[in-house]
Amino acid sequence: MNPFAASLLAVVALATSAIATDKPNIIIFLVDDMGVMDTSVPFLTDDAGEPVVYPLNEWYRTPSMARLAAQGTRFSTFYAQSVCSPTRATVMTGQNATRHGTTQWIRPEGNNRGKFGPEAWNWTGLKKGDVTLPHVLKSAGYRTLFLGKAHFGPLDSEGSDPLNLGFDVNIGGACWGRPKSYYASDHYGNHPKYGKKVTHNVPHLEAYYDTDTFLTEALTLEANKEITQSVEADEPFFLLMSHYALHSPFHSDPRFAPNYVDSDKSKHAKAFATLVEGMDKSLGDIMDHLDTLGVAENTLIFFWGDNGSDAPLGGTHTVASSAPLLGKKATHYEGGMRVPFIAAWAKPNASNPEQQRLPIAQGTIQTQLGTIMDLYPTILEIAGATNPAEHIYDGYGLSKLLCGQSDEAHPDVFLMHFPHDHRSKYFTSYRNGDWKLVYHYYPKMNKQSSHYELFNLKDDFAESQNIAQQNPEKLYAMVQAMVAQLEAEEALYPVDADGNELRPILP
Ligand SMILES: [Ca+2]
Repeated sequence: MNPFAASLLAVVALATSAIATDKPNIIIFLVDDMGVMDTSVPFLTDDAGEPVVYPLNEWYRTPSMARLAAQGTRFSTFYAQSVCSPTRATVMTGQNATRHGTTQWIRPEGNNRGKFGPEAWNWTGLKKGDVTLPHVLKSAGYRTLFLGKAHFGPLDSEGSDPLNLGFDVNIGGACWGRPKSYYASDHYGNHPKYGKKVTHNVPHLEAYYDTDTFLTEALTLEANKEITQSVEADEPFFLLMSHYALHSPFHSDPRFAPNYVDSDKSKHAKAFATLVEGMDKSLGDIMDHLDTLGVAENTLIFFWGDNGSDAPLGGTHTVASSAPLLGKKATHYEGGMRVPFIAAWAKPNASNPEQQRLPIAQGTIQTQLGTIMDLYPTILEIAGATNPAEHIYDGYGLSKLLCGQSDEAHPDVFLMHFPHDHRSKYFTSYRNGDWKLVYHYYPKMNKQSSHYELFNLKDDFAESQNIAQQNPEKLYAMVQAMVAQLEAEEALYPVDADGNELRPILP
């Protein structure tokens, strides 16, 4: 090698190592179907911003989440979409569901529009070439790792494979929104006993077949291997640790079942609690592994759930699964869209230069609201990555809120648009400050139908009193603001039996 080339190589090596040390590792720990109450960590607060422990917090066991929460900041009010695919596309793009157009969960086998859903909704999900968080981070020098449930596109689509969407590694991700089985004895849904037309089979985990390794554990072991590989290669990594847990089927995790035998709750409720505890162990195992490898101080963890709780604990539109909140996954109430969110360094150290750039407050609760759209700009900023100029996103950076401050530039607004039929049908919910509007679209009106529900969440967080009639001016202003945001985000609307768009009507 000539001397010039050698010195050039040395410069490149120096530059590469400088980049590596400037970039923190980033983990999104995304738990499927985990609502804000599915944990022993209290997220809801009283009027003074102090955490309140409710009975569900006493039922679940999540010590690793408590450890993470003690090291960082959690939000009392963090919003996701009410079902899987809309949130997952938002994680990847930073766009609200109205804008990316995947407003309903993707049915792998075909269009899940429903009878009156918009024709043009994006049922095929993400595509090759879309601007995604892993693509952008990869451009900024990250190794990008995907583990677990993907559900970014239907069967045989480009989006069904995370490798087409900017990830260097995919273990476990496919078009399926749930596993057929959490058990290694069932080969996680790949066992020959299921026949030829197998669905919901989790790929890539052959090494664990016929062991006693629960799906959550297998994914954790694989994640830790990939983390090791990145650290050994001295590459910063972005890991989307996307657990299939806590989604149904509610298969009991035998490691934790003894903790719940004495309860009089249902078999499914107990199994759900074991899924929660297995997920929590995964978080702790990954934190421990980062510490063992000596990279915990340089690793940022964002923990959150992808939609409201699906805990099998009672009626869908009652105060049960998410008590004291009303409703659960796929409803228009708070229980459908409030999720746990914690941000923390995996090992806090005030003298670490990367942590000095984002000194996340420890053991605190942020009561200003945040949304899943906010992760995209927040992560880009800390990673030193640049959003492509043509890409519109809808979130606002969370840095000030994570550091324990209030942020007047961050709007107290969340728009969730669901022009489809699920547990709740054809609605838009719009949170603005203390107020929440729910607008209902009716393909067929009847005498009892009302378009409007209005709640003041400060006075009534359980949404027990619809006060639309008593507050006509506030109702009008809220509908007007909701319509403006729907239009700005190019929303598609449900249709009536003749195919006419059902746009919101001002009161
Ligand atoms: Ca989900």
